[in-house]
Amino acid sequence: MEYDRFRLAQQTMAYVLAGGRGSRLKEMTDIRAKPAVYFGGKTRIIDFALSNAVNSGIRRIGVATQYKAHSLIRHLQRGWSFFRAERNEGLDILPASQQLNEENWYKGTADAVTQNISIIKGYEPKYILILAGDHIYKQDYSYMIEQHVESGAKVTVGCIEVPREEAKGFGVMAVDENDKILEFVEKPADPPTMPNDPTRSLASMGIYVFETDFLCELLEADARDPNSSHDFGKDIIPGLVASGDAVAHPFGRSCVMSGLERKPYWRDVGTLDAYWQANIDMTDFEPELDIYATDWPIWTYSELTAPAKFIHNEEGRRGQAVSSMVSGGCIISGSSLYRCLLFTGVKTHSYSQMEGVVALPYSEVGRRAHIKNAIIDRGVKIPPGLVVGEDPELDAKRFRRTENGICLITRKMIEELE
Ligand code: ADQ
Ligand code: ADP
Repeated sequence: MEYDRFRLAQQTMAYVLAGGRGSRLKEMTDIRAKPAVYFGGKTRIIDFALSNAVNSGIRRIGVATQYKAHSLIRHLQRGWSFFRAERNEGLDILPASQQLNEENWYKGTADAVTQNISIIKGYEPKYILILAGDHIYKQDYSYMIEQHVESGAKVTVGCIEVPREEAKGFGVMAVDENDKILEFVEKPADPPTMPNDPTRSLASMGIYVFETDFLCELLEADARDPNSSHDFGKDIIPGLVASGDAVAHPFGRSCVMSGLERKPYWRDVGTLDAYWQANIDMTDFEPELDIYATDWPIWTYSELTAPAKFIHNEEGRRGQAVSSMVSGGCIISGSSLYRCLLFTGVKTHSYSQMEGVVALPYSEVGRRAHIKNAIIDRGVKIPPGLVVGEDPELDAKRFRRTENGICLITRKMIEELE
C-alpha cells in the first residue's frame, strides 16, 4: 500500500527531548542546556531537529525542557512562534517544573514524555516522533514514519553507523535483512559490530516513532514499574526489542543532502573537541554540512544586525578574514583571521590574530591578542595582548583545555586571570 508521506507527517506530533545538560561540553553548558548551545554562526543545536520536523511537514511540536532552560525557552519564544493555532499547528514548551515539584523532575527520557501524556493526548496525534534536541543533521522524518506504518512495528528506531570506539556512548543494535532489531544494548562497554565490518557499529540516534495510543499505554505501565529507570534507551527500547516489535530505520534512507554534501552528515557535537571541529569544518572549501542550501532551511531566531564590517586602522593595518565565516554585526578592525567562525556581533581589535577560533555572539578580542584553536563563549572580552594556544601548560591552568589542545574561554575564566 502507498502512503502519503505528507499526510502521515501531518498526523504526527514531534516530541523533542531538550532537557539534557550535555555535561561533556563542560562550562559551555554551565548556563544553558546542550540544545541551546550556539552552532554554525547563526543557529543553535536544537534548530536542526526542529527545522527537520517542520521541513518534513510536521506541524505539532512539543519541547520538553529541564536543565537550565531559560536560554532555550527564550530562543524558542523568539524564533519558533510562527505556528498558527487555527490550523492546528503549534509548538508547546513543556518545562519539567510546571508539572511536578523539584524532587519529581523528569527522571529519565521516558518520564519526560509520561509527565505530559495528557497534553499530548489533547492534540490527538496518530503518531508520535520522539526526537533529541542534541544533534546536527538534516533528515526527512516522513520516510521514517512511512516505514513505521508500512512495517507494522511497535517502534521504529533511527540508526546510523559509527566507528566502534564511539559506539560506547550510544545504544547499539544488531538488525536482520528486514531491518528488524534483534539485539539492543544501551552504552555497551564492548559494542557489537556490523556483520561485514568489525570497525563499525550500528548506533541508535535516540529518535523513535510510535503510534500515540500504544506509547501512552506503554508509558503508563512503565510509570508503575518500580524497577524501571523510565528511560527510552535503558528500559523502553530494550523491552520492545526483546518482544520482537522493534524495527530500525537507517539514516541514509531519509538523510537530506543538499548542494555541497557528498555523504550523510550527522554529528553528536557532545564534546568540546567534536563541537569545535564541527564548527570549524564549516569554513572548509566544500563543507560536509551545507547550510547555504535553500531546499532544507534551518530556521532560527536571528537578530537584526548591521552588515559585517572589515576595516584597516589608522596605521593601515588591514582587517581581514580568510577561509572564515563572519556573521552580521561583526567588526574586524586591523586584525587577521584564518579558519574562524564568528557569530553575531563579534569585535576583533587591531593587531589581534586568530586561527581556528569559534567566537560566540558579542565576544570581543582585544588589541594584540593572539588566539589559536579556541572557543570563546558569548560576551567574553579577551583582554589586550592575551596569548592562547602557544603554551599548553599555561592554557590548561587558565582555561578548559582538551587533550586535543582546544581551549574553551568563558567570562568567569577571564575574570579569574590575575
Ligand atoms: P544519551 O545520549 O545518553 O542516549 P540522554 O541523556 O538519554 O541521551 O538524552 C537524550 C535526549 O533527551 C537529549 O536530547 C537530552 O537533551 C534529552 N534529555 C535527557 N534527559 C531528559 C529529561 N529528563 N527531560 C527532557 N529531556 C531530556 C540516548 C539513547 C541512546 C542513543 C543516544 C543517541 O538512550 O540509545 O544512542 O541517545 O544520542
Ligand atoms: P581598534 O582597537 O582596532 O582600533 P576600535 O574599537 O577603535 O578598534 O574600532 C575601530 C573602528 O571600528 C572604528 O573606528 C569604527 O570604524 C569601527 N566601529 C567601532 N564600533 C562601531 C560601531 N558601533 N558601528 C560601526 N563601526 C564601528
